[in-house]
Amino acid sequence: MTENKKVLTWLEEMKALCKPEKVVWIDGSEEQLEALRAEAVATGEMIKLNQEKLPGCYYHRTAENDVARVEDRTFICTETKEEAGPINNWMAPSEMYAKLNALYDGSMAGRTMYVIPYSMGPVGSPFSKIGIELTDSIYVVLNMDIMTRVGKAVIDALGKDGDFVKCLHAKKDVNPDERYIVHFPQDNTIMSVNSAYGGNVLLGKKCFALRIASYQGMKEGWMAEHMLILGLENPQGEVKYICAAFPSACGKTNLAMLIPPEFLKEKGYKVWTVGDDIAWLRVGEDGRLYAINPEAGFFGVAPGTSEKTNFNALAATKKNTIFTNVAINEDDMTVWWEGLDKNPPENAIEWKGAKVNGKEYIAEGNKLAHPNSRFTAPAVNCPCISKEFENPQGVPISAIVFGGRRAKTAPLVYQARDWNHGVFVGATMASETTAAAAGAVGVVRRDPMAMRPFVGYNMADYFQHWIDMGKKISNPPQIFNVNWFRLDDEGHFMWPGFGDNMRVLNWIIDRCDGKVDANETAIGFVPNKEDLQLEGLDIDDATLTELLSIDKEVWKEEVKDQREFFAQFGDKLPKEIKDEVDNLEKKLS
Ligand code: OXD
Ligand code: MN
Repeated sequence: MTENKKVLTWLEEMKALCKPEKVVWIDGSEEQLEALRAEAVATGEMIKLNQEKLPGCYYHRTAENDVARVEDRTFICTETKEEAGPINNWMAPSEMYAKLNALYDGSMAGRTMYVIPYSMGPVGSPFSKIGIELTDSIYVVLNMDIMTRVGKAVIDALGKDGDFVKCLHAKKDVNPDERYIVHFPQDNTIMSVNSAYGGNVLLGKKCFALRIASYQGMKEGWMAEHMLILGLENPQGEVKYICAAFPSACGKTNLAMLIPPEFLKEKGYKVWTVGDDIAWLRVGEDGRLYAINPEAGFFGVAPGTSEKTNFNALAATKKNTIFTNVAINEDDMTVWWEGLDKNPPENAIEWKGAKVNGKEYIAEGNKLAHPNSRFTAPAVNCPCISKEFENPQGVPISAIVFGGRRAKTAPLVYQARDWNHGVFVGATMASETTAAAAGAVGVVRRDPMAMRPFVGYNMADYFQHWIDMGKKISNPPQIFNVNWFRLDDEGHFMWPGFGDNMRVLNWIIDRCDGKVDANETAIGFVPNKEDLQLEGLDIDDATLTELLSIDKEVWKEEVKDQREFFAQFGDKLPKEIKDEVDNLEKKLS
């Protein structure tokens, strides 16, 4: 397949280590993929779903102990601990390589090693980067084919001496005690063992496109971010692009595929999806920031996805999709999950594989689908996919939006005063735990830029990189913070969310265009009520006032918590960030 000596040498080494029975290069042809699907069905690794109702769709079930990303088993192995920083798990590379080599030794005996050449970003785009994943799992091959650009064209783009990220995955016996998801940013290497769950094994996604890429971006002067990218089209047909970062499970995919409320739709407003999870950003010749989505598919959480909550995501799953750990309706071999509709199948197979009466099973307090069950759907299936999705130059970004789940602190929306203040707003991002997760409710978890689990180096250096990037962007995007999750005193959400979030996005674009004034507060610019499009919205004036209000006492507590969080970075915390905390405290007093 290739004459690239770096690829061939590494492949020989990995073959000698894992000792597979055979090695198969993935060329990306439909013929080869179809043969692999048939093989996976024959061995029981995948189940073929109803091909009339769900053409090209398959089902996969992971081990019960292997259903989510494992942050406590995820490592950043830089030469020094300081380079990895206080937030990442770290081990010295030599020690970790020794540990891993013992685990991989002979791990593919009697099995096939698949060689997947893949591109993050359109093949040949100046934004794009190439990886090669070696895996012994057909499920991984088929998911990578949806999530990235795979095959011969990538090898051609790599050429005789191009560089690539080395990715090794061995499923082994999915032993959680010996599960490791390890990154060596200084060696462009990722090693994953003893898992078969998406986020741990589709190494192009979180491992490469965020952890390794964030390190590459810091070295090379660009940014890899945990952000959706959407295009907002106004009635004149102009499209403005927004990137937005939210912690996991705050509705990124829903916002990326938002359907505007009726009155805005009638006027001609539309939303186009460029990406739902990851953005790679570079400064363009015109001094603006440009973004691509390095992925080619959506690896979305299934539960809660319905025609009402996300029509476009659901539509994207109707063909050529792989479902993982959802429930099966045995009557017609289709899929079901909590929140899809109100009709759980009677003849159901729950996610662990037991045949149950779905209605009774749920009534007994069980879940048919795992809460983190997923669909892997090609982006091209999405009815609102942007026509710029494949643009190798990316799209120009007008606004960056940060957000989290805050019951009382953050108003519905506010705008940062300038780039460095915006970096501070991102760096102080946080979300409060909900009743849905284990542990105490209302605990604040600091999640800077939604990158806490995904920065491949010291987070203090990451903040510095953001500050440094600001100096290179002569025409920077405006930075905002949103909070869709503010609660009233009875614990009810004050803002309807979903499609109505478009009203906030329109204000954001109006601010970028200098069309509306705002109210300057201690934390930034908050909307004047009359500048929000509220037509058709059932919200009273008092609620709106509350949604846009800032409680100084609550914010003084917030500053204390911010300082506590920043303290762990010691002297490494950029002066600009420290100045912003001091400034906020002064403005609040
Ligand atoms: C994801 C996550 O799966 O952020 O996208 O956890
Ligand atoms: Mn994510």
